[in-house]
Amino acid sequence: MKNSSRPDGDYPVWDIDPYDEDILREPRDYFATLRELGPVVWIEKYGFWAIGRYEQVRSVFGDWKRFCSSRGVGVSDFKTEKPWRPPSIILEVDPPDHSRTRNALARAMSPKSVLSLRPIMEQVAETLVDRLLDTGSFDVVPDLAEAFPLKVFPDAVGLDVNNRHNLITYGAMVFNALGPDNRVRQKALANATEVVPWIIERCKRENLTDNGFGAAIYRAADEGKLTNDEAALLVRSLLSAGIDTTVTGIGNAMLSFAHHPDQWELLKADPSLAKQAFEEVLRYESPIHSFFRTTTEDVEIEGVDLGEGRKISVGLHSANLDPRHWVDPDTFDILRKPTGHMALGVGVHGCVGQMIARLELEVLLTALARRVKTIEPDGDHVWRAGNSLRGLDHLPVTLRAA
Ligand code: OVM
Repeated sequence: MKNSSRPDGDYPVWDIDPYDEDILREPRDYFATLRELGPVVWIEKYGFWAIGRYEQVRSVFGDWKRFCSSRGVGVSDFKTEKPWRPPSIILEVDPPDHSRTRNALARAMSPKSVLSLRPIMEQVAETLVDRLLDTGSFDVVPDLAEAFPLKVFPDAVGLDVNNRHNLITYGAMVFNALGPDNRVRQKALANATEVVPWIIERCKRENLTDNGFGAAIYRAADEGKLTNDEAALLVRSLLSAGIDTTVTGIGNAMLSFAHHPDQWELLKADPSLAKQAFEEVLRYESPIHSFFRTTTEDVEIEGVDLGEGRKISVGLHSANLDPRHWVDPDTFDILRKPTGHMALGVGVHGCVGQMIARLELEVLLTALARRVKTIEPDGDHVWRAGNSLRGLDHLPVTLRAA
């Protein structure tokens, strides 16, 4: 790794591996110490900066000029290292190039087209929850967290496919590739030869239905706003970011409620709280623990000179747990209304699919709240070590019908 020698100055230097698999599985203590050490900390093992306090996380994400995405949003610097795939033309790019692709994708996923998905999502959610109540005991991760997005999201994009689990595998590749060259990354990328060609095929116009988000993206190409190659890459972005994130969000929501039955009682008593309850899940068990930015000039944070071309690990989950910003951050409280949480990012790169993600979770939590009396853990849950995502491998539960 180039440019990883320590810059001059007075700042905390921390000899820790944030990608230790135990820390990836449960990063709360790591993040608490990171926030305590200072507003910006040098991680010696990898030669990058790390920030974990709300204020700095928010301001770095709000300043794309000085903290860019075009050199990659992971550990690797695209300026000096070759990316594992052609970079995303929306995630891994800065304005002004970013603005055109972002606008095209935002228009393809307009509020109107997103909201039109509600009836079908409700139907899928109700059928799925009824089936799970018949089963009684099951593993939330495959049977609910994966099952629901794998049904509704590919349909919404316009994918007409059987091997839907490949989408989970590809998401794991994309998100784990953002980490260092550790075992987690290597295991995920070992699936590339099989899954990448399949994904590329799915992104072609002729393999998409004519009524989904995919077709809407290709219509922007027909209007001259994108090339056909760009349209294919934006469909790839939907398939990269649209599944594992919501899978993780559902799993983390179920874990939160399984461990906080008082909060489940509140939601059951008033299922219209589902929307704000999911915001609290996003804050309390954020699906993405961190993304990187790269400094484009000599920048300073709280008196520390970071230097140009330096990687910064931005702790999104950490910001959401920062006691400098939140009252009782370690309390899961669905009545809190955690406006300004960082789970979906902020600024020009703020999650473009957030309306769909929120709709999926609102619909699913509403269906559960109307039907499920209790969510009981049925054995130990298992966290998955992820280089960017914080999600579960297993969450065995027993549901009882209301
Ligand atoms: C993309 C992409 C990939 C991963 C995450 C993401 C959270 C976007 O390929 O554009 O946003």
